[in-house]
Amino acid sequence: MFKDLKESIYSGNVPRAQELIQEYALRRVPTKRIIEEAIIPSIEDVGKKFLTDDFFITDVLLSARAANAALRAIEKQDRLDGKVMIKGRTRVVIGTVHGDIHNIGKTMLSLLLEANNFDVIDLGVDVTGEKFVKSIIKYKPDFVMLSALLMTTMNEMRCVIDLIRKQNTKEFTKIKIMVGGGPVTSEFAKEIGADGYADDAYSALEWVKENIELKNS
Ligand code: B12
Repeated sequence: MFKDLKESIYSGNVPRAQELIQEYALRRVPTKRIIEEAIIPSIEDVGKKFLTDDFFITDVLLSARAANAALRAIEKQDRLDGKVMIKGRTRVVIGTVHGDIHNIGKTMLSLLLEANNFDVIDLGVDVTGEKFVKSIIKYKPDFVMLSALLMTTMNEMRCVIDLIRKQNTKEFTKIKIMVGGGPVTSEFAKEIGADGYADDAYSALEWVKENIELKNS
């Protein structure tokens, strides 16, 4: 049923992608289905087309822009419908680490957390360790989430975690840090001292919920 949306992502057609999200909202198509059955598979296909030389990097960029536009339109629509409660009790700071500009998976996770009443501060992409630390001081989050899609930027997660753990004040010691993104594994997460890891946004949400329950019990 999502043929049109997939086409709009492949061709990088931002207005069409946004229009389709509005149409789905009118038909009450669940957000989860749009993301899981259209947006993620389209971006995966784009990745395959890039590997087989059917897509150039500019095509990938245009598709990523349309996928992001669709995600933003979903966010806007959810807010209009009043589905998103802006201030949740649990606060999350999230960002893609320094050197990495991939944002689709991270944005999906942000939206999913927001849709589940978390208070999310999305720092964007190419976020330095210092910026994470400043944001922790400013927003006092319960969870910090780091995303990386490149083998080369995975190690930046280790640096960010070391920097956070080096701060000795109370707001830093109680924080739980979760990592994720394409090349990240649970072994790597343990090795760099992260508290949690998940390989998709829905498992990440489950992990956060479990860890809030543990904290409150
Ligand atoms: C789109 C894309 C781009 C776009 C990004 C646009 C954007 N706004 O995001 C552009 C064109 C800019 C790009 C650039 C590059 N890319 Co690129 N890109 C991709 C592509 C095709 C899709 C990534 C994506 O969005 N996937 C969909 C999302 C939904 O998946 P995801 O990010 O993995 O997120 C899910 C989970 O991982 C998890 N998750 C994500 N973050 C987090 C965080 C936490 C805390 C948790 C718990 C979970 C979690 O939840 C998400 C949802 O379930 C992949 C190939 C692929 N099939 O993955 C290559 C890929 C990631 N890119 C790659 C490369 C090499 C590059 C470049 C270096 C290319 C170049 N030579 O310039 C540059 C790097 C630029 C930079 N400095 O970051 C490689 C990485 C190889 C590696 N492992 O190191 C890949 C794998 C392609 C390949 N097979 O070679 N890329």
